[in-house]
Amino acid sequence: MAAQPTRADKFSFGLWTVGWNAQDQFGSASRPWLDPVESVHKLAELGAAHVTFHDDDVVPFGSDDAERDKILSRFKGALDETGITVEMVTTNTFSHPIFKDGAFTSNDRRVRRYGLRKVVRNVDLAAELGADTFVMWGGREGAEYDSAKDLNAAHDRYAEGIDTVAAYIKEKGYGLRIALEPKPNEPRGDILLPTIGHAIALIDRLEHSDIVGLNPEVGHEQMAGLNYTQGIALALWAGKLFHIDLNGQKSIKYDQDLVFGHGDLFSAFATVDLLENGFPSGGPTYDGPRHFDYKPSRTEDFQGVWDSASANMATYLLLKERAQAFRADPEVQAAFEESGVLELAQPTLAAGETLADLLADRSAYEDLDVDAVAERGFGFVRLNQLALEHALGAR
Ligand code: GLT
Ligand code: MN
Ligand code: MN
Repeated sequence: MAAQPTRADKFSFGLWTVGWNAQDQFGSASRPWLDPVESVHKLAELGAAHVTFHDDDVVPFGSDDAERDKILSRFKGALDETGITVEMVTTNTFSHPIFKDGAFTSNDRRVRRYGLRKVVRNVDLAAELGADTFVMWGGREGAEYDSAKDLNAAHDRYAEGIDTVAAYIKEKGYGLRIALEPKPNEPRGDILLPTIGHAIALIDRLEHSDIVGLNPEVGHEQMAGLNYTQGIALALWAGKLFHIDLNGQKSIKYDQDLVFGHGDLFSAFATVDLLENGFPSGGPTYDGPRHFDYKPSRTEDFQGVWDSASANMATYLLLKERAQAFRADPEVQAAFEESGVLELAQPTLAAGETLADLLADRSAYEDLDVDAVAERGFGFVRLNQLALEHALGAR
């Protein structure tokens, strides 16, 4: 049995996750609309600390100002009653048909201007609610056909949109940071900024890159056949891991949004190990919310919805316990040592040593017995088996 989640675990859920009515490409909704106020109460009861949402998850698209105020004050009431806080807010720039060719990168300038207005309005709400992170998932920023976009201009417009919002955040003095969420495809045939690496390349060229980072989602990287743990490690190394979307995905296929750990479980173990224990030799760590972005399967009734919400947290806590045992095991520490895992933290050149010094060091090259060095076995399989046995609770 997993430990009972507490607020200290910083578990967070998108209201669009438990609130999904399970309408998919092939069938109508299998569950009724779920009142966000009810979700807040229920998630609080289950042990979550935060919620996140799109503007339209709480205030239906097209609501007038009076309606919006009424809905928001009721929603804030639920936050006050439960002590749940809003740590992240995001904008829906993908559901309405106006966004069919994207928001920041639509070929239609009117759409880009409208999209920017919708996002900026939502930034004000995010700041008002005390959120730290403003996520941008550009699910419609892309194309089905290579001839459909001037891709140079598209990247210019994407950067322009992000920088404009970032400048507004700074001008207002809001304590918000923007987190871009990569995804390779779906709903567009190909989405711009398909992976963590692509997003970092764009962020680096922004005027306001200091407040722009990433919100990588497990399944989105795995849809591209990539290693999620390695991806968030790069983001951490670059100082850009602002937020995370945890869920489950089984291999390269449509976005499954399964419960965390219900896809590639062993990879989930490695992710939790990194999030909870950091890199083996230290370095940057992630201290933010453990945010779940999953979908309760269409087969589930409301009992199943809440069971699946709990399952995310339970799985995370189980893996956390296993990962802590893994690191605390002296045999594992010895195996790290033997495998050179800890040696990698040692700079290749000694302190003060120059490349010229290395070139002059005959022991590093001319006199090195390369065949002898090549004989070393790294013992990675044994180390991996130790990890697996800890993950399975066999140690
Ligand atoms: C949408 C998407 C998620 C994003 C959300 C944020 S919306 O549900 O599938 O991955 O995180 O916009
Ligand atoms: Mn997803
Ligand atoms: Mn997501």
